[in-house]
This record gives sequence, structure tokens and C-alpha cells, in this order.
Amino acid sequence: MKKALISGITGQDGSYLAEFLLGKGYEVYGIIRRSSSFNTGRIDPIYEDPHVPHRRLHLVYGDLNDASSLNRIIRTIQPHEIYNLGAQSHVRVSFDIPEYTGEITGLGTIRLLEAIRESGLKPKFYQASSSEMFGKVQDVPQRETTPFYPRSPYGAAKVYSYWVTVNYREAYGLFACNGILFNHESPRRGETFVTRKITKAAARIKLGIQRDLFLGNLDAKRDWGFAGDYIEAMWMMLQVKTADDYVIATGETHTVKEMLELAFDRLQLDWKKHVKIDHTYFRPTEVDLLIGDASKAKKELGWQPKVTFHELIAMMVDADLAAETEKLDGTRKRG
Ligand code: NAP
Ligand code: F7E
Repeated sequence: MKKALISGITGQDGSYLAEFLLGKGYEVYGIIRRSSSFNTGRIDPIYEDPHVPHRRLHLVYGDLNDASSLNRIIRTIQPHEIYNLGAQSHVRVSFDIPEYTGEITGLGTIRLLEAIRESGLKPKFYQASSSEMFGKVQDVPQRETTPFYPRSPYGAAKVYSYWVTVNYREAYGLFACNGILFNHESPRRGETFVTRKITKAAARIKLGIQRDLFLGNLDAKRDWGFAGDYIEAMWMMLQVKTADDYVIATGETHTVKEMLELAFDRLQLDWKKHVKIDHTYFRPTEVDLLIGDASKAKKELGWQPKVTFHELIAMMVDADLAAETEKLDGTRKRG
């Protein structure tokens, strides 16, 4: 049976990828961090779903900041595939904790690569690279050959991780791939990223439990896809004959304002009555426009996004409305 190891299994992508790999018959190992409160909310349903083979899911304690834990995990599990999804992944926050972001999002990757090298094993390796590496874009649309120009400590740390992944492929013959993924969202998206912040607020405003929504720059443009489609591309990259780097994107771009309008429209709300601009959410340097060209992945991997932008936002709004309604009903029953 194939064994996959996922760093960042408790995050949005890690939870979708774990489900996907379990469905393909893998034995899945996930690295989790010690936390003072539960942080496994996204993967708990795997244990609760009677149709999901949860006995093939194993969680092990470790940290991208702790090389000895990574060495031990790789030596004892001996995975066939490793997906490095763990990161301090918030761009705005990376300006507040730049050193920590470099430590985890940048150096964490080389710790994992070194643990692989020292083990003498040859697992296939996936690195979660990001469209944030393109930053101040040098090409429209952005593709694999577009030069990087990161605009945040997060983007710069991802550029470092991108290049060490390429270097370990070239220096040691490791099957190592970079998936350069553009923004991807879902009902499991972290609540401080803009799409989820908006869909959750729209649901709460509709239910009368929130009045205002404080946002930053509404003019930024992003190429937003569905996380469930994007994790499939990660797996596909590790199934081809030769390791390579691929852009994964929809090829469509929308402003934050368009996304906001769509989400509020779905609940018959006028966003202008609720949204207030708060400068604390602006970044010292912004990424103004992202739009990706995924034609290489389409041609070589046979990958295609399935969920459209409109379907994605509808899915997120509906999920947040259902979740907030359930919470409200629970509060009323208890009260
Ligand atoms: P996410 O929801 O923020 O999840 C990040 C994961 O990393 C969590 O499981 C988190 O664990 C873990 N983590 C954080 N610090 C760690 C550490 N020191 N050691 C080990 N694990 C640590 O991110 P995501 O949206 O799923 O994204 C997955 C990966 O793809 C990230 O590397 C992200 O930078 C990258 N990426 C994301 C997008 C996107 O649009 N979503 C696009 C391109 C690239 P806790 O639960 O304990 O915090
Ligand atoms: O911001 C603007 C903000 O935080 C999107 C990460 O997954 O994707 C993500 O990074 C845009 C930016 O995502 C608010 O200024 C306005 O222009 O949702 P976001 P991001 O920075 O694009 C990339 C590909 C990754 O790799 C990252 O890990 O929305 N914006 N007002 C706001 N953003 C936030 N978070 N909050 C606001 O209130």
C-alpha cells in the first residue's frame, strides 16, 4: 500500500488532500503541531464519516521548525510521497512576523528536504509554491517561465522554497515538484482570508448577528479557484514520469469588489450598506493583479478546474449560511 506524508494536514488543502488520497487507497500520515486547543476540526469529519476509511489516516506530532521530528517521522514512516503544505500562509501576517514566516515557510522546506536526503530514501516530493512569488507581475498572464518578484516576506520565503526544491531535484536526483498554485478557496478556507471573511460576514449579516464588515483593498485582482480541484493537481504532478514545476490556475481574474458583490447578492444584501474600509487590512506592498496560465498542466497532466468562480462563491456563501444558522439555533435552544 502506498504511504503519503502531509505537512499541513490540518489546513484547508491538507484536509482535502487527505480525503482524496484515502479515496485512492493510500495510507495517509499527517504532521500535526501541539496546540493548547483542538486544531483538527477540518480532519475530524474523516473519523466521523462511516464511509471514509479513517483507519488508514495517522497523525504524528512534529513541526517544520523542529528538524529532529522531521528526521524521525521520515525514517519511521518511510513514505512514498511527501506533500509539504505546512506554512505560515497569511500574506498580511507575514509583514508582522517576517522572521517566523521565513523560518517555517522558507527554512521549513529545507529541513524537510534534508531529512529526506539524510534518510537515504527517495520519496516523491511536492512543494506548495504560490502565485505570490510573481508579486509585482512581470508577465500577464503568469506562467512557469515568468520571473518572480515577491512583494511580502511570505512571497520571498516561498521563492526560497521553490528554488531549494529545484536544487534538490538537480543536485540529488530527487523527484521534487513545485505546484505554483494561484488562490484557491472553499468552505474550509481560513476565516481571515478575504473570500471566507466575506462569505462568513454576509451570512452573519443576513441572520442579523453582525452589522459591519471591515475590509482593506477592494481593487486587488485574484485568480480564484476551488481547493478541491487544486489538490488533485498536486497528486497528478507526482504521478508523471519526470518531476517538473506547474502553474495551477483558472485563467480568470476578478477584483475583491466583484467577489464581494457576488457573495452579498446571493443573500439579497447590498454590500455598500455594510462594508467599511479599514486601513489596517492594507499591506505595505500589494500584489495588484494575478491571473495564471495553466496550459502546461492541462497539456502534460490532463488537469482542468471543474468549479467556476460563481459556483465557488455560491458554495461558500451557502455553507457559511448553513453553519451560522446551525450555531444560532444551538444558542437559542441552550438559551
Ligand atoms: P492553511 O489553511 O493556512 O494551512 C497551513 C497548514 O500549515 C496548517 O495545517 C498549519 O497547522 C500548518 N503549519 C503552520 N505552521 C506549521 C509549522 N511550524 N509546522 C508544521 N505545520 C505548520 O493553508 P492552505 O490554504 O491549506 O495552503 C496549503 C499550502 O499551500 C501552504 O503552504 C500555503 O502557503 C500554500 N498555498 C496556498 C494557496 C491558497 O490559495 N490556499 C495558494 C498557493 C499556495 P495548524 O493547523 O496547526 O496551524
Ligand atoms: O487576500 C485583499 C488583500 O488574504 C486577497 C494565501 O492563501 O493566496 C492567499 O494570499 C486580496 C489581497 O489572500 C482584505 O489585500 C482586502 O489583495 O485572501 P487574501 P492572498 O494574500 O492573495 C496566495 C496564493 C497564497 O499563497 C497565500 O498563502 O484581498 N483584501 N481586504 C483583504 N485580504 C484579507 N485577508 N483581509 C481583508 O480584510
